[in-house]
Amino acid sequence: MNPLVLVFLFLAMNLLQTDAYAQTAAPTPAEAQEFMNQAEAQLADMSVKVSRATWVQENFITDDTQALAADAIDQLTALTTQLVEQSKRFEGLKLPSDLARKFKLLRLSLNAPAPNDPALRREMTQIGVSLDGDYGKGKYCRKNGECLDITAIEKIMSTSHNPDELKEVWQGWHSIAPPMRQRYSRFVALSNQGAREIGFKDTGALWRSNYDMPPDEFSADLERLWNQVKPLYLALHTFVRWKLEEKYGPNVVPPTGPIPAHLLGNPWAQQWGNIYDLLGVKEDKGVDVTELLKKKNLDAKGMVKYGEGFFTSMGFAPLPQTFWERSLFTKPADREVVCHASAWDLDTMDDLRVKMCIQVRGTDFVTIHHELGHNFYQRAYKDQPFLFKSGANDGFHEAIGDAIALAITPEYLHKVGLLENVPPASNDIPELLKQALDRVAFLPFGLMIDQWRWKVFSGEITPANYNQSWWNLRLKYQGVAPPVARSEADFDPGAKYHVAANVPYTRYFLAHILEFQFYRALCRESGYKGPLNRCTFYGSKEAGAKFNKMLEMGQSKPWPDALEVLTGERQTDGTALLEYFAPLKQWLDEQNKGKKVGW
Ligand code: X8Z
Ligand code: ZN
Repeated sequence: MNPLVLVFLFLAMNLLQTDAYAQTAAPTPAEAQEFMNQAEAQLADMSVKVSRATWVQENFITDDTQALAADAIDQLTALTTQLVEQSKRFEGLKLPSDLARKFKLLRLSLNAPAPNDPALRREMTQIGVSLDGDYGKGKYCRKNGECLDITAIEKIMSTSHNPDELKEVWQGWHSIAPPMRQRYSRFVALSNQGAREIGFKDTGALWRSNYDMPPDEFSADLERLWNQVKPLYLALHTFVRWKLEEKYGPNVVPPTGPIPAHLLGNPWAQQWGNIYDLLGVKEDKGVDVTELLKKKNLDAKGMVKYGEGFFTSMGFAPLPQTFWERSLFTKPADREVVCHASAWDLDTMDDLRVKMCIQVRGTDFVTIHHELGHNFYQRAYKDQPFLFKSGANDGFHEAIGDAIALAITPEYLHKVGLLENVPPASNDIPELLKQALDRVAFLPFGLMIDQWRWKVFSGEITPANYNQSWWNLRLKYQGVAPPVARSEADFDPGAKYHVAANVPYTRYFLAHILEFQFYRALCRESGYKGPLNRCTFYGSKEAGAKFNKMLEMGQSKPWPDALEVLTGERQTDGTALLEYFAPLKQWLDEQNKGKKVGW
């Protein structure tokens, strides 16, 4: 016999044997472990490539960088899809809990699951990248030819008190989104197909499955949390509507209706801190952080140094030198970038960076602490295996820096030399009101975005009523209304970064509850005893050590375990937030006497 034929026969028999073996032999836990080891190694490698490609794309938006980023995302999506498919072989096998958790997380790891068909997958990733790029490049050009990007729009909306100008700019920003509409609906259809192929009802159901409890239980939990904090939101809404009516008149602000969305100091009416000065609250001597930063002549980097200083005071190691060399701190003049702030961990180890177009103002000071919270979390869990390198849940990741930012009290500002005199306790109400305008006003916004998206993914909301249903939810949860008539020619959801970029949003609602739980626990750990709103744990190594215990766990255990390590509690719970704002709630209720609550 021809030796070549012999070789062929031998190979064929061998193949037949392995094939038969694969079909009949039950897989063992050892094989599952081996599979997972390889999967994690491949995913780690590929995800670093995606990080590098998207870092460049978001720092330098061009057709080429978009194509390169889409390529990388496409490969990671393909790899993940393939691994999920292969992992089905181990379904039903009794595995050690860590390993079983990794299989579960693998299946949940894509925010945008894609169809197995390479052409469809590619179409989806390209749409995804193009929407992100469109948002980053978004501009509104005024009649005089001046073009405003989101940084300029935010600046006007936070400082102008001219309702006509606010309306013009609000409308202008929302005009960036209609071109996204068709691509968005195609993206939804393709991602849903991908979700179904890996066993979920739709992409929204996949997102809701990421919380260590059945997805329906998670939805119910959100409802419980919202009901806990809703009376406080309503009190704030009532007060703000009344003061805005005094400022702009009842023709602009209906005394018993929803607040027009262009008057709240922010393009999305999501945080209202910028209109504090319109509320006519008397202060003994208020703290204006923007003013303090300017007085110190701080630049963007200088502000970030203060943020780092808070973490190091608690015992965390300083950020690596490369953080300062590779981050983007200010908006470059000569190229298109995604200015929406983000924190990065390029090599999943030490290559930490932020990307932000920092302006010297109080809200950016808070955002800096928010972003650094991501970076310090990333570094704390860097020694976990790849699939555990993440927040206990995504709400935890968003809440770390916010909990630190809550501790930017007047006393803290004084300690670090930014503020000369700490105001007396009589100033607590104005300070609490400032905090509430950002953190309480945000709650219904944080909730409604995914209430909309979950329904979009499930098909309950269709492209024919994208915009109307968006405003129905804005009205229901936030009590705000558009300043001009809207129609289905508009696509107002697309004017919000996280919709255009397909980033789940419920995480921020959770974070706005969790951050107070973290804050309360850190205050206790530092030995603080007074009223919650005056606590800072700056310099407390005890608080830092306890915080780190939770952070270094990453996503290795169900989130209630992580929460328990820091707080002793196993439930997300609004009582810490309510305790913090209790003096303000009492004050608002007195002010609001006789006023209609709600809309
Ligand atoms: O997107 C962010 C961060 C980056 S993770 C700046 N935030 C949400 C938003 O801006 O819409 C923080 C608060 C809510
Ligand atoms: Zn964040």
